[in-house]
This record gives sequence, structure tokens and C-alpha cells, in this order.
Amino acid sequence: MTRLITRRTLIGGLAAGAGGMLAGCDSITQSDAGRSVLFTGEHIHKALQRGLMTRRALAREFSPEQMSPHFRTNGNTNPNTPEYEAHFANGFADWRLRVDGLVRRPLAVSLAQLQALPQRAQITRHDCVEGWSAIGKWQGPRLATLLDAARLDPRANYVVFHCADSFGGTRYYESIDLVDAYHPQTILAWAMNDRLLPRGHGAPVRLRVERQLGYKHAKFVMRIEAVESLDAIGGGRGGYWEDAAGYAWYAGI
Ligand SMILES: Nc1nc2c(c(=O)[nH]1)N[C@H]1C(S)=C(S)[C@@H](COP(=O)(O)O)O[C@H]1N2
Ligand SMILES: [Mo]
Repeated sequence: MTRLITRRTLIGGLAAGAGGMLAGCDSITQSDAGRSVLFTGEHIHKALQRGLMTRRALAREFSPEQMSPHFRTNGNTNPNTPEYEAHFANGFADWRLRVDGLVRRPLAVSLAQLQALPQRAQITRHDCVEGWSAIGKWQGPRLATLLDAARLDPRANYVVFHCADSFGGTRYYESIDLVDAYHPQTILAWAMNDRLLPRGHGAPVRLRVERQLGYKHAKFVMRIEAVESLDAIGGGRGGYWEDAAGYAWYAGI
């Protein structure tokens, strides 16, 4: 698959560009060719910086009065497995969110621990590719907090979400790069509209990645895996709908 720019390569690229510009500046600017090379370098530098700034921009947040009176569910609304039912029946007391893959300290996090981490709440608009939107309030810890606690390996480029539900025997999965993983509004929501996340919306925890379309917001997240490449995940396109229906991996809005 096409490898989109990740935080590491982008920052590496910017640093290399800046170093190149400083070194040997005087001799290069003597010639017209040198000036155009410099100009091009600066141009690329600015374009990269602009791209990164765009990716880091916040999604619009709304006021409580703007919240949708009804927020519909979509896709799977219940994993329908005995394991999930058992977890649901006892309020996910024995459930653990695993954080593993390219991390130095794999984690198994309880719902109570997720609730005890520093929280972020946001009222945002969810846009589904099928043509509906709804405004809701989401609360949970930032994904960044968990990835830092797990000590993400520098080789990691993507974060994969493994879910409890399936379509025709294939578990739902999604992935994002590190720019989105560390975006301030990217949270693991265990609360919606000031209540525990309902089953249909992905209990006990679902991803909110506010700069992207609805199908990226994985529900029923059981495991978070840090990987270097998406090639070995499912069909290699980084997500259930990406593999099954050719949806775009980067679904920016
Ligand atoms: N695990 C899982 N996550 C999922 C889906 C799904 O079927 N299974 N559907 C996606 C789609 S297409 C949308 S629009 C949203 C719907 O979220 P909602 O049910 O809270 O409205 O979840 C996304 N995440
Ligand atoms: Mo969707």
C-alpha cells in the first residue's frame, strides 16, 4: 500500500531539509541554479509544514445545545459472542484492553484504569460516509497517554485497533498513523453524552479520531497493536472496509 507520511518520516524530512539549507548556503546562492534549488527546497519545506499543520488542526467542537437529540448507531451494534456477553453482564470488570505490538511495555488496562487516567471530553460531529451526521459528546483518555505508558517503539508507524465484532467471520479492524494517534482529540471513549458508552456505540470503549470519517472510529476495541507496516494486517489496506470495499485508508474530513 502507499505509505503515507508518518510523524517520524515527516519530522526527519523537515530536519534534513533545514540542515541542508544551512550548510553551504553561501556557495550555492552564487549561481542561478543554486538559487532555484534553494527556492525549491524552501517550497517543499513549507508544503510539508503546511501539510503537518493541517493534519494537526483541531476538528470543530460544538456547544451542548448543538448536540443531536438522537445519535443513531451504524454498522455492528453488538459483537454477539459469548465472551462479549460475559464481559457485558459483569460491567466489563474482568475485561482488559491490551496494548501490544511494537511497544516496550505491553499493557492490559482495565476499564477502571482507563477512567482514572487524565480525561478529555469533546462535543464533535460524526460524519458517516453513507451520508448522515450527528453531534455527540465523547469522553476518555487520549490515545497518546496509553501509547506513552506502553513506551511505543521508534519503529512503530501505525496503530491498529482490533475489535470484538465481525462481518461474516472477519473481525472489524482499523488503523491510523502516528499523526492521528497523537492528535489531541484522538481519545478512547468510554463515555458518550455523559453516560457509559452504550453497547450499540461500541462498549466498553471506542476510538474517536475526529478528523476522519465514521468508519475509522473503531467500536468494541479489544486490542491496540503498534506496527511498522500495515501489510500483514488483514488484506493489507489497514482496515475492514478498506479491505472489503476499497474505502480510503485516510478518510480525512
Ligand atoms: N467495531 C466496529 N466499529 C465500527 C463499525 C463497525 O461496524 N464495527 N462501524 C463504523 C461506522 S461505518 C460508523 S459510521 C461508526 C458508527 O458509530 P455509531 O454506531 O456510534 O454511530 O462506527 C464505525 N466503527
Ligand atoms: Mo459509517
